[in-house]
Amino acid sequence: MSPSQLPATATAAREALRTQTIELPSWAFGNSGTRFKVFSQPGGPRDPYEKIADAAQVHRYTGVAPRVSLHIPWDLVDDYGALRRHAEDLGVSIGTVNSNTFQDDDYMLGSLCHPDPVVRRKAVDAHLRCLDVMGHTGSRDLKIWLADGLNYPGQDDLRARQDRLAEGLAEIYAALEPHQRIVLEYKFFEPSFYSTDVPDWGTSLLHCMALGDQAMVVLDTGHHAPGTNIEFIVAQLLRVGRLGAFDFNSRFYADDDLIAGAADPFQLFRIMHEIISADALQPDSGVNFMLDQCHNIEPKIPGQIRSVMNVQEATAKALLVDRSALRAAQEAGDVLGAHGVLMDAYNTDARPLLADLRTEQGLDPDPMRAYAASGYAERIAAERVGGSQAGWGA
Ligand code: AOS
Ligand code: MN
Repeated sequence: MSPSQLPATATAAREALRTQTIELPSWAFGNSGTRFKVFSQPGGPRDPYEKIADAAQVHRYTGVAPRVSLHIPWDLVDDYGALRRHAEDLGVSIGTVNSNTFQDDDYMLGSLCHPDPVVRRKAVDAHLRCLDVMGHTGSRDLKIWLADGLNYPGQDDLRARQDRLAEGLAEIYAALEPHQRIVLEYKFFEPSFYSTDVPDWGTSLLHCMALGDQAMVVLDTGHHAPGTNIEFIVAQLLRVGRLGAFDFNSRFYADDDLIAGAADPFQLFRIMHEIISADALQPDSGVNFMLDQCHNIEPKIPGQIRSVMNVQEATAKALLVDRSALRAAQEAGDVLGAHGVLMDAYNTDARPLLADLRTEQGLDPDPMRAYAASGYAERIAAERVGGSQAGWGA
């Protein structure tokens, strides 16, 4: 990027960054771990109200995280109107509702794909209950991730499971309000190891296309085989208007759910470059930028703040790509020139730009420092005594 182009690009980048939003997962604030150990942390939230209060802190210091996703039944409450008002009082809103059909004994062999119609009925009903919650919270998206799959060849009929899935999804889809969507997440393995019933973007897309325009694909960055070119999938789904949401996180090996941008910030930049190229950053683009993470050993609120900042930083760098220079180099077949344009943007330090933007918005330029200085962590550790902390299953 030549110095003369920098100011204009930076101004446009700042404008675009002002409109970016990132949705936080309620479960990031509760205790989590591996199958070896779940560590608890002082001040951990004990119910969905406290999870939302913690999420509101992330928004307070970053200014770009105004929504929280719920997971049902982890976030069951008696009165969703009250939960919604609680969120709004704290300056945030309730976003996507995630269905959970993976923690009941009945679901050992699957949920929507289960061979027994009684279990399939129960799974469809669980989704209809999520739609009911969404009616109270004002949520647009029902996110469906299924733990359904097989551990052994021959365990069940692969094709029949797809038919059952299509049938269950169709019943859920038919219950959507016109403004609501199903966003269908894929994952290539885990908890099943031989096959999963929605293993890849192609399977998710086929089901979404069969359902209709209110069904979109969710791309969780941790749900691919190592080495997968994720930005290609992003470009492809954007091309057909079916990228509904991201679940951002980092992975080194499996579905690690680590802080977005920690393992491979360049990949996050490449993803955001495709987003910017398709003009899909704006909240009305239909793409919801969510985090799906767990903070097993690091403090959770700062872990979320860091994640949000990493997504912002990757976005800022992608916005700094000199697109006319890139196009010119691409059209001229200038391989190194085109690659160089992209790398120039990636290698730009976007932190001063983001710090300026925060100052302009009345925020502290350093959200991590501002949160640490606020005393919130000490306060919740002192105040949240008694009860049991939320974690997987609560
Ligand atoms: C599971 O692997 C998926 O990423 C889902 O998005 C899931 O609902 C979420 O991670 C909470 O467990
Ligand atoms: Mn996910």
